[in-house]
Amino acid sequence: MKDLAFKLVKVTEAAALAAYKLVGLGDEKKADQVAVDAMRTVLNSMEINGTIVIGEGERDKAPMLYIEEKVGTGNGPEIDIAVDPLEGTTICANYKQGAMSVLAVTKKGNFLYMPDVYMEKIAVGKNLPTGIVSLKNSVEENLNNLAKAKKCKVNDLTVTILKRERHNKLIARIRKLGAKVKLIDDGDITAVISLINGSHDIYIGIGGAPEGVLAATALSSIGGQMEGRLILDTDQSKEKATRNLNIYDPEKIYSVKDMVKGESVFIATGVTNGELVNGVKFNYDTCSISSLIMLHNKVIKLQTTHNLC
Ligand code: VTB
Repeated sequence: MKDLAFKLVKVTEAAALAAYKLVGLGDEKKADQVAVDAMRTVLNSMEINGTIVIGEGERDKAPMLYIEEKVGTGNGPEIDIAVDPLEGTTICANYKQGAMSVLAVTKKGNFLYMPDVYMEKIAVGKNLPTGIVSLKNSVEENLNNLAKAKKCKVNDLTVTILKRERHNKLIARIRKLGAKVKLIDDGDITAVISLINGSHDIYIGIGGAPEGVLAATALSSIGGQMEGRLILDTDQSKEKATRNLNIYDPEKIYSVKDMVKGESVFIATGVTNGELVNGVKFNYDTCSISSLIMLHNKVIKLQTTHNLC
């Protein structure tokens, strides 16, 4: 897996570089499209027998590396691939912080097939008792339990949430408890992973299900807990869930282990500067690209510099 991980970095690098060229131009769809195209081209040049099991874009009607698309030359390891060629399309279009290209890989059959619908998520960092927070509990119970486990007060907790109207009631309840609410515009993969460095205490809220599996893959390597429950509130989302998951149980709560089994690799390459990775940087005659790889309890940071002359 480690050798493969280093080879796969060129996939997210290509996507990040392609998207970077459209940073700040206000065209989310085009930025996503070029990232998808670049990712597909490099994946298809590799000696892998890959299947895309988690693609992105259907929900936004964006161009996607679609679920069940075969990638690679067909000679090489049989792997399942989850992608988010441009995580933070709006961030990229508006030249804000935290746009990145993301890819995760496991052996065939180890990812939970996830439809492109919304997912309710809850995540905390490592070294906490298993099940300390859960989607089964109220937000009040979760924050009280977490504060007890961290030997602090609820007022000391920072809760990260996507700034969306759908979260207004939840935000009001959290503020009533006295916890600090950190609102993010986009990018809940970063929000979940950054729990590990202690910059906040808990991530809660509804985001994309594909992003949920990608974040779970990172946690499966580096620790931390996460639960996800699909939001199947429309005929279209129910249809997608039955088609892709074969099980129709809207109440099912997925743990990290349900979402990804066995050994996995998570790779992110920065498009713009962010909490996890720096963005693409052009100097006079060089271009540097920053990535991180997460596997086997390790976080490997890489920077590649390409000569432009
Ligand atoms: C989140 C966030 C992504 O989608 O999953 C969010 O992590 C949820 O969807 O960066 P809405 O924007 O539709 O609320 C993204 O913002 C990517 O679209």
